[in-house]
Amino acid sequence: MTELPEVLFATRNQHKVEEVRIILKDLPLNMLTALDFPEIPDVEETGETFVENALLKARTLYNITGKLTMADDSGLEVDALDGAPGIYSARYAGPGHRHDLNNTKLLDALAGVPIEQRTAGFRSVVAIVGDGAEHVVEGVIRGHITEQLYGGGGFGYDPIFVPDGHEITFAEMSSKEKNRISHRALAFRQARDVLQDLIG
Ligand code: ITT
Repeated sequence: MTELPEVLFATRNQHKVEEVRIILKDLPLNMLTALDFPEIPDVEETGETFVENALLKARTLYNITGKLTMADDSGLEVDALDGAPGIYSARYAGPGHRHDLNNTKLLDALAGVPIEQRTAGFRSVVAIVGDGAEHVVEGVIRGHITEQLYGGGGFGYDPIFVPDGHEITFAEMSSKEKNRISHRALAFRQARDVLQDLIG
């Protein structure tokens, strides 16, 4: 039996792992994650853009493991807040990465802002780094921020984001529906083509 090629997803975010396993399910590969390498410390996200941070995470784990590595840097960009929380989405309400506190802080920041000015986008930038290869792809989905939390699915800002063309938040959708339209799905569908070329 031939062994499947290995690809390392440089994340410890279990929600991202679950989503990406589904998006890449048709690729014949063995996906490892940073959770399989507990001895490797978290990569400090010192970049100033999603692209810089995605490359930083992918390059660091590739340099340590030598395995073809992909990383997702993602976040929510709210127009009325000049693109915040953006690259700081995970740590918007502090270093604890508490999704509940992040959502409360964002709803407070938008208090009194009318619905038509609550527009926002979710962005996912995926970097793929291997032997002599570096690729970056991106997915964006536009929508708006609700005035309160709706739904218990997903993670992060999902309970307050309604994608354009829909009337429910990501957290109210099935994971199948979110995975069909999300920023991460848009980015990783392009990543799938890159990976297919790289692993043959
Ligand atoms: P890794 O760096 O280990 O991948 P992380 O959660 O710290 O995990 P990021 O630095 O890319 O990842 O921060 C992404 C944050 O953006 C995430 O914690 C959420 O707050 C938000 N976010 C990104 N994608 C999201 C999604 O699909 N649904 C809800 N929130 C999302």
